Amino acid sequence: MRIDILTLFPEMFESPLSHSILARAQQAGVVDIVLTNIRDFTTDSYKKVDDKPYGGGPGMVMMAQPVFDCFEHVEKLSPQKGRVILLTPQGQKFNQTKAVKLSAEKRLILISGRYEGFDERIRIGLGAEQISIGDYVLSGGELAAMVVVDAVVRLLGGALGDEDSAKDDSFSEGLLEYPQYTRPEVFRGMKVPDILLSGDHGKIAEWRRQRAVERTKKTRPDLLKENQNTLKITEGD
Ligand code: 6GU
Repeated sequence: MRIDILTLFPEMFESPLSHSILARAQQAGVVDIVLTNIRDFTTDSYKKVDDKPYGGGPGMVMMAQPVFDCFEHVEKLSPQKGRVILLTPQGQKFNQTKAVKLSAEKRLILISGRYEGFDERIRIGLGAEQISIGDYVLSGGELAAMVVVDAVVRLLGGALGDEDSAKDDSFSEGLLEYPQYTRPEVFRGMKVPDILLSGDHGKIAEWRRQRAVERTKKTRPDLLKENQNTLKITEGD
């Protein structure tokens, strides 16, 4: 997969992209992530990328011209057509289902905005979909773009060390993950549940599912409602 990121702050991406799974996936050639600075496509000597909103109001709006010129430059860097995504709090909420869908694409072109938002003609002209990562306001789309990149890239074949671990993730089945334990068996008086030491894989799987359902009921009942049809949760679960 190729991911292009258009941003005013490419340096913000350096650390997350150079550690752990994201670094390994790039080294292994699973993903090619290319950062392009929108400010390099300004045409005036002040390198202006934002301006006051028509109609008045607070804040500044990202201008169409630098974003369009940057996009047209980036688009030509690869023959593959990309799915174009604007990171904005006005977008559809990102979730695991969306991450799985995006992970099937050959190319993503992510555009991070700062300021109060994008000139609407950017969304219209570039045929972009809009994604938000949740119901809170960030000072820019950069962190949101990193969240999307991380969630998508770890799903790509060969990105994770242990091929199985993405299938068991929280949300992948509509449930939060069951409680996990590792050595030692007793830590500060707290013991690992006996069943996990029993070696009975059937009982362990059943226990894990029960704990996952219990946890989800308690902290994220909204997930259970969303997934009622696919989960086949029975009374007593
Ligand atoms: Cl994508 N951008 C900003 N600025 N704030 C957000 C967001 C995006 N998603 C949630 N909050």
